[in-house]
Amino acid sequence: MTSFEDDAETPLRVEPVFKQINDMATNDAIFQVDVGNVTINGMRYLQTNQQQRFTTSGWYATMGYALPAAIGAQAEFPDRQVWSISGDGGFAMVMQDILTQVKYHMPIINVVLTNESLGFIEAEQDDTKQPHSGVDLIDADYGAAATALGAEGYTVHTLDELKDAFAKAANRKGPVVIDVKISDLRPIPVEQLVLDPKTQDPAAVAEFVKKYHAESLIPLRQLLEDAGE
Ligand SMILES: Cc1ncc(C[n+]2csc(CCOP(=O)(O)OP(=O)(O)O)c2C)c(N)n1
Ligand SMILES: [Mg+2]
Repeated sequence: MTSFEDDAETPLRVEPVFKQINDMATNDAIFQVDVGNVTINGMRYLQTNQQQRFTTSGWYATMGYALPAAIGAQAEFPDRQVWSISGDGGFAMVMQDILTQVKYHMPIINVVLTNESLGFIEAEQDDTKQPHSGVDLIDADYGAAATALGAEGYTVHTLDELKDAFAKAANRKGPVVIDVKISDLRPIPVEQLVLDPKTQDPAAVAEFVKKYHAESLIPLRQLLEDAGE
């Protein structure tokens, strides 16, 4: 297992990115989260409280949702801290609207999680035993692109750079874009977990547990049996 605290590790895992977001989030922050693996990670790792708000495009699953949703939230709640958190695919679809954030001096914090992949679809192709097709994305310097559009842009590869960019974003006057180069590690699936050697192939269970460091997860059957069902 890779360490979360290795300052030189690159590409970064996604967990330290959400730690930075949680550490910086204000008590009534609004998180607008895009569609993809980023949704799974947002659901798992954002530690939201009752005053904060979290939205995503849950029903239609519209990629490119987070950035315009953040604009809407910041327009409606100018005094609240607003985040747009998206994957590189979703961000690339709507990034021209950074111009809108610049035009209206909106201090939105846009986090781009660049894994050079349409990660969620790559995982679907794995699950359905298809070869990867059309899911690889080329890398781009989204921090520099944001700077060119008039925002404050950062592109980070390491934990040190990540902490530095977040510290600078705290003093922002207008929109900030933090492009974080992350690994393309798949989040633990949200579909069927392969955890139960009684009902699933024990070798597959062992492989799944190892891959996702899932040693502490209890199979649903076990939970129900323990509860006396
Ligand atoms: C407008 C639109 N097009 C396509 C899809 C299908 N789709 C769902 S997730 C996804 C990939 C998302 O990639 P990225 O934004 O890079 O996020 P990641 O999964 O890598 O975190 C795609 C293509 C969609 N939901 N919405
Ligand atoms: Mg991606």
